[in-house]
Formats: sequence, structure tokens, C-alpha cells
Amino acid sequence: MSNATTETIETLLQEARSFPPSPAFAAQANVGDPAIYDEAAKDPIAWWEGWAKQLDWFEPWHTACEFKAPNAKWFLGGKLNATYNCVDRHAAGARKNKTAIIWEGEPGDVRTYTFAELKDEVSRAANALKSLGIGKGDVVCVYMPMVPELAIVMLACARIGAPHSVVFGGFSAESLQERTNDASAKVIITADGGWRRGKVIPLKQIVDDAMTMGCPSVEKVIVLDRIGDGKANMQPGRDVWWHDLVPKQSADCPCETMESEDLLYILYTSGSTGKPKGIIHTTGGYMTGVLATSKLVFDLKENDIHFCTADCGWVTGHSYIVYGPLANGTTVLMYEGAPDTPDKDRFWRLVEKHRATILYTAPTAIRAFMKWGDEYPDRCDLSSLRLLGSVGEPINPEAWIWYQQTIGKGRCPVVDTWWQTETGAIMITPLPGTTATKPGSATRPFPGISAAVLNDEGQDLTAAWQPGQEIGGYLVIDKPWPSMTRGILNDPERFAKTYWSRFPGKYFPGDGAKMDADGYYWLLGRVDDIMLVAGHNISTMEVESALVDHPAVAEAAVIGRTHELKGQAIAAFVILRAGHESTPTLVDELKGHVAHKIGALARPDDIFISAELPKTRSGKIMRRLLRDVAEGRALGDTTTLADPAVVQALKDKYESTES
Ligand code: 6R9
Repeated sequence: MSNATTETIETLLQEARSFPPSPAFAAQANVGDPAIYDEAAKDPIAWWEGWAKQLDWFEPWHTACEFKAPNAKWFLGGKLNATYNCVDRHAAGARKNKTAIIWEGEPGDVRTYTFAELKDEVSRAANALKSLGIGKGDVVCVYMPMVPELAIVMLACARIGAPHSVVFGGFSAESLQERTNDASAKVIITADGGWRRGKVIPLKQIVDDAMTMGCPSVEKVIVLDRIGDGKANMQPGRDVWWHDLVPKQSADCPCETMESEDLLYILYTSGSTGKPKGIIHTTGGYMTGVLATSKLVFDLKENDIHFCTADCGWVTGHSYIVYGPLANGTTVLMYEGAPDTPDKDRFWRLVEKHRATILYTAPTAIRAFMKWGDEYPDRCDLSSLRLLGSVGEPINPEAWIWYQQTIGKGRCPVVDTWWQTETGAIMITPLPGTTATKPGSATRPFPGISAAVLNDEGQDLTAAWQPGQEIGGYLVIDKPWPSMTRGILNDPERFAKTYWSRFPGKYFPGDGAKMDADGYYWLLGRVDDIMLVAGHNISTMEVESALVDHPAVAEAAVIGRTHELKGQAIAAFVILRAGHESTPTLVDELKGHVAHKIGALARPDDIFISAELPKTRSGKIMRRLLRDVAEGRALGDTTTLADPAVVQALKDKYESTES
């Protein structure tokens, strides 16, 4: 990003379309007045205290915030319990018989829990953990399918002060072992299996493999019978069935009194050096952040049915299936399986059947839906939807427009939410009742969040920004916020180095951003995804957007490959939409299209038409591996891929096409 000057920024995508909130939406919105931004900015700590007061505390805090980079503490002296706030306080009041969780399994089985029922189930699970000797501070590793028991276990852990470490059910035995050992987990909770595309993922078998490789801290394995074929290979003394342990427990389990800064959970996220980082979140600040953002970003109301399609193995599931919506007393819809099982309309059938009002999903899914065609959403009743959200990666304007038109029927605001595992809660986002949205822009920092764009030397470009100007560089967050991670488990040095050393005293998330003439933020992807082509900065994301804008293109991944003369050359991997053929004419047309959209300097050197792209299990394209392919290197680590065979096939085909 060394050349992130206004000159290169001029070449960035110009997206002129703007969508103000409809008068009907604005009139009923939780926030309809932009004055909220200035109010929060005047005294951010007081603003956050206002939100913290909407939680139930056993004892009030005496100090709202203590911060000396990289260490932050919030609501010191305060005592509370996360589960009390998500469950008990609702079960004790008017929401007692309100549905807390609606769950649908991939085979079509449905279960619902009211807040009162959830309190009983969570308490039984908590007592079960206690009966195994688990108490405050003991780490519980959770390796489960997306069943209600996953949310129940998370809340049971929080109830007794045992930090959970949820490992996504798609990770391998080796990854599970690494995470279990790093956190010294005492128990693993799993299931005999989970459903995915009509097949069983053998979770218990994978836990057994991890245990065989060695998880010395693990004393017990609790196994939920999800598949019901009784096939789990139970090891006497170590393994115990959920149904033998949990139902017999008392439904009475007091909530542990937790300090605001007591650990709530650990969640591993991949790091550029390979070893996963155990990101830690504490109780009071995290709960404050997810409560506030859920309520304002999703405009939560008493009758909403919030459908977040993430898995609880990722931070989005933690913050916007479990802790945020439930703290607000909102009904959540949880789904176990794949979006194309039994057919490509599954999400729309779920929306129709359960009358979901809010849908929160990822651009990668949206692009898949586009590729599959409009017939799938068009044959379902989506009239219950009133708000759409996007998260996980930059959303290209074409996907944004498709989402807004085809799913939202032009009626639902779209909130593109930028945040990270480390930030705990949404950071840059529209407020749907007051922020005019632009396709592809996450718009503005959430009230109380202070962001800036810095240049290579660390100068704050936003401080000097004037309306009408465009600037680009590195995104930083320059004031503490309650839900920020308190660090990397067992590795404070890595924490300081990774996030706080590039721009001392400021949090550097690793993303590039530009600010447009209206002061809107555009997230440009990870800074390692910025290409330097003949001295010009070009975001891979921009070129991808331009490609996907072409009617023949379903999905595109762009990387900078080493080039003798230009430093880097642009290589694009493209998946075509059904009905389009790969021909030299089309390849030329696509190159011309990009040059037309962005400028000649962005014309890709190579376009490689492919059937699939290498993706992580959470759906992120692994550009590092595409760089290996394009640069003719041996493939790097492929263990986090959903299907390592995809990239090998791509490499073979790429090399045979080149020669
Ligand atoms: C919540 C989540 C974090 C990284 C982040 C950024 C990318 C997430 C985005 C986005 C552009 C958005 N990212 N949301 N980029 N626009 N709306 O995804 O957390 O898995 O930790 O990923 O994802 O690059 O730094 P996590």
C-alpha cells in the first residue's frame, strides 16, 4: 500500500448508486436520526455505558474503561452473567413463553424452545458439566453440528463461568487437537455426527482421532445422539452420552457471578503465520457490544425472527445467533445444513416457513444464489423479510444489488457489516433507518466506534479529509471499544505485534480501506490482497467486482502474481455462469470489461476459467493458494480448505493450459 495516494485512489471503483432508507422503514426504525453519531462521538465511553446499563448487572461497575494499548478493560468492578442476560431475565418476565430458538435440521426436523424452556435446558446442561467437575475457569471445547444443543452448551458454559472454545465442525482432527491443547480444554462436547448435504459428518470419529493423537488435558467426552444409529464408539470411563447425563440433572442451576473482565470464550481464527490465534473475549464489554449492535444494526423489534445463516463455529454465530439477539430477547432461527439440500431454495423455504424477518448471510452465499438463478427465491414467499445483512468479506456491488432486488424486492435495507473475530461486534455498518447505503460500501463506523484511514507512514488521512475528496490506505480503530478482544490466549506478544505494532497505539485489523467523497468507508479486503501493478495500487476486490459485473461471470478471484516488469501482474480465476462457454473471445471480452470499468491499468494479464475455486470451510477464497498456482510454486498449506482436491486440480489444469 505504499502508493496509496489520491492518484491511485482515483482509479478505484466509482459506485454512484445510493439508497436512502425508505420513509416507511425510517418511520419505524430504532434509529431514524443521524444525530446519534455525534452524540456517541462526543463521549464514546458514556455512550457505551448507556448500553451497558441495558444489561442486568449483579453489581455495578466503578470504572467504565481503562486503556493502555494494547490492553483494555471495561466496566471494572461490575459483576454479571452472560446467560442471565440472554435467558434468565427474559424467562423471568414477559418473554417467558416467547420462542427463543426455532431450529430446523437438514433432514427437516424442527424444534423450538421458549425462553423458559431454554433456561431449563441450559441449567441441566450446566449441572451436567458441574457433575463432571467443570467449574469457573475450566475450558470446554465444543465440536458440534448446528443443533440447538450447541447454543445450549455455550450458554451452559457461560452460566457456570467455564469459557467455551467452539471449534467449527468442519475442522479436521489435527486442527481440533491443536485447538484443544492450546486451550487445555478439560472436556470435549460433540455429537455422533451432523447432517451436511444428506451425508453424515462423523464428528465423534474425528474427536476419537484427535484424542488418539493426544489431548492430554481432556478428561471426558460428552456425545450427543444426533444421528440416532447408535454407532458411536464409546470409550468406557471417558465417553458419556448426553442423554445419559443431561436429562436427569436438575433444572435449577444458579448463574455464577462473573467479573466484567472474566473470560467468556475463546475462538480460534487463522493467522498469517499458520498457527491459529485463540482470540479471547471477556464478559461485560463483549455483551455490551453485541447487545447494542444487534439492536441498532438489525433494528431488532419484539416480533422479529432473526435468521443468521452462520455456523456457531464462527464469530458471527457467537455474536449474532447466540449472545446479541438473545440478550435482546429476540427469537432466532438456526439451521443445521447446506443451502442446496434438498434443493437450491432451502434458505428461501426456511424464510417462508418460519416467517424470518431478518436474514444475515455472506457474499459468497449470495454469489452462489445468483449463479443458481432467480427461480429458487422467486418460487418462495419472502414477504416476511424486512432487513438483509451481509458479512464476512467485501460484497461486490452486483451481488449487493441482486440481494437487494431479488431477495429484498427493493423493500428491505441491506446492511453490509464489517467486523472481525477480534472486534467481537460489528464495527462499520449502515444504521438501516438513517444511513443511505451504497452497494459495496459498509458506510460508517457504528456510533461509539472511532476509525481512521492511515497512509504508509501512519499519517491520519481522515483527519485532513474534506468532502469531495477520496483517500485510501490502512484501516485502523483508534479508540478502545467494549467488545474488543482482550488478546490471544497464551500469547500477549503475538497480540501486540499482530495488531498494535504497525501503527503504535492503534488497532490495525489488517484491512485496507478507502473513504469516498461522501465520507463513506469502502473495505478493500486484506492488505495482503492489494496488488501493486506498475506502481499502482489495485484491490483484488475491485477487479473481482468488475468481473462479476459481466453477465457471463458467476464468481471471480483475483491475485497479484510476480511480474518482472510491472512488479505484479493481475491474474483472475473466473467461474462462468451456466450457459456460458470458455472461449478466447470471451477471455478478451472480460479483460476489456475490467479495463472499461476501472481503467487500463487494471486490465488482467491472465484470465483463467475454472469450475471451482479453493475455499476455506467458512467460504473464504484462499488467494494465497491461487498465487501459488499462478506463480507455478508448490502449493502451500491446504489443510484449512473445504476440499484440497479443488486447488490441486486447478493447478494441474493451469499448468497444462500454459504449456
Ligand atoms: C465477521 C468475520 C474478518 C475479516 C476482516 C475482513 C473480512 C468481514 C467484511 C469483511 C469487507 C465486510 N470482512 N466482513 N470485509 N466487508 N462486510 O467475518 O470475522 O472471520 O474474523 O473475518 O473478514 O477482511 O478482517 P472473521
